[in-house]
Amino acid sequence: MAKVALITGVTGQDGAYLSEFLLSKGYEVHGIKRRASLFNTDRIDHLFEGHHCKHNNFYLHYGDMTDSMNLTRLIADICPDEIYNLAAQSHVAVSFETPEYTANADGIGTLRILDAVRFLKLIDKCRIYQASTSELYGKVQEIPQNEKTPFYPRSPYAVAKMYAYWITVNYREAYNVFACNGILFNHESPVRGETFVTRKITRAAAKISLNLQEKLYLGNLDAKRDWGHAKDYVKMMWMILQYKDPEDWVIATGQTTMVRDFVKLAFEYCGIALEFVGKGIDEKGVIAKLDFHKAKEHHLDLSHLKIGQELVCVDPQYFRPTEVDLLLGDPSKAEEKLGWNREFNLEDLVCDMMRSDLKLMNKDKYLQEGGYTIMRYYE
Ligand code: NAP
Ligand code: G4F
Repeated sequence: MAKVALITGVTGQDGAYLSEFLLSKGYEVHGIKRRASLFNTDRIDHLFEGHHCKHNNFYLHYGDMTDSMNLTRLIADICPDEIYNLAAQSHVAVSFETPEYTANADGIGTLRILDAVRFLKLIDKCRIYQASTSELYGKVQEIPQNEKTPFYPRSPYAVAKMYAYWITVNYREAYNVFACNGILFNHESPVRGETFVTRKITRAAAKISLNLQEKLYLGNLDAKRDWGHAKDYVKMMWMILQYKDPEDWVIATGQTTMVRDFVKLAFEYCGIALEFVGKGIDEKGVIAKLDFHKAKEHHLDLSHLKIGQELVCVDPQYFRPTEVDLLLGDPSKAEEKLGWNREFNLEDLVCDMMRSDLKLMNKDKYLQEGGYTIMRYYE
């Protein structure tokens, strides 16, 4: 009998990679998606063969983390062996704008899942993965951060996730639910949401190289993040639920990088060497060197760019009321007990994202040259 998994947040970055991974392991996968006024299944389109395909092992259900009745009914119907609770309003900056909704979906939403499993008497059958986050460390109390590092959340998102973390621990201790927190550090990919900083950068580097955009506006260039590849991280979600005991785990690379340096790596891929001049809100990323050979490798013509041209500027609208300056994870526990090792390092991640965004933006350029309107998607 195939194991049955239920994934909340199936249309998101991690939901898509995890679905692909679990299907490859022979699971029957059920995903909860929100109703949207446009299709929102781009990331899982290649997995879903439609309701009429008999060999389909992938099922989608409408649902929402703010609707207890819906979640309880779905869990009762699906009766999953494993639940991966990935759904969340996951944007830190947006959580300052929508704090109550973020608390409801990210915090109380987790309680709804845990309590549905208890109420339906599925505790002995069902294991639960909770998508916890390195944002819990916020104003970090030690460097690097491990499972024992005290939390100091710095945003409504992180505070909501802190409730979710502790309610997961509480249901484990109070009711013996096999419920685990994966404290995952930032993980990115070609299907990362376009408003997270890495994807914003790789999309802009591709568009600027193709003469589809003039400048990239960013916020805090000094922030440091421990960036890994989402493909590596979803495998760990599964490993966490296969471990003999329910525990909490830090999943990270153990390397931290400044936003500014990620920008340099992305542009370098296209043959554009940037140097940063000035300070604070007057800091600019300007072209120091153009490598036409490298550009040619990626079929890029950089003749529209000039040495000294400003490509990156700071816009204070992207600053956050309270910032997380530095995240650096210590994944020793996962390395020792779960055998955590990674396929992608930072350079591989940047290459994977740049390759994909250049392909995407080349398509846009082709459409534009053919006289079609292309979306600009500014935020
Ligand atoms: P993501 O791309 O933003 O995906 C979030 C998913 O949640 C989407 O499918 C979204 O649906 C869904 N969702 C949002 N609100 C919902 C609601 N009220 N009801 C039902 N579904 C809802 O996030 P991700 O990067 O894949 O991250 C997955 C999880 O891991 C999140 O919980 C995130 O907070 C956490 N996390 C992420 C990272 C990271 O670096 N990526 C690190 C640590 C923890 P739509 O597609 O309709 O918007
Ligand atoms: O890419 P970000 O928006 O990710 P952030 O805030 O670290 O959160 C992500 O990782 C968390 C894990 O640690 C997840 F829990 C969470 O769900 C999400 O996936 O911002 C990264 C850094 C920040 O310091 C931000 O201030 O980049 C800085 N930044 C600078 N300019 C920017 C920008 N961030 C965004 N989104 N946009 C900018 O223009």
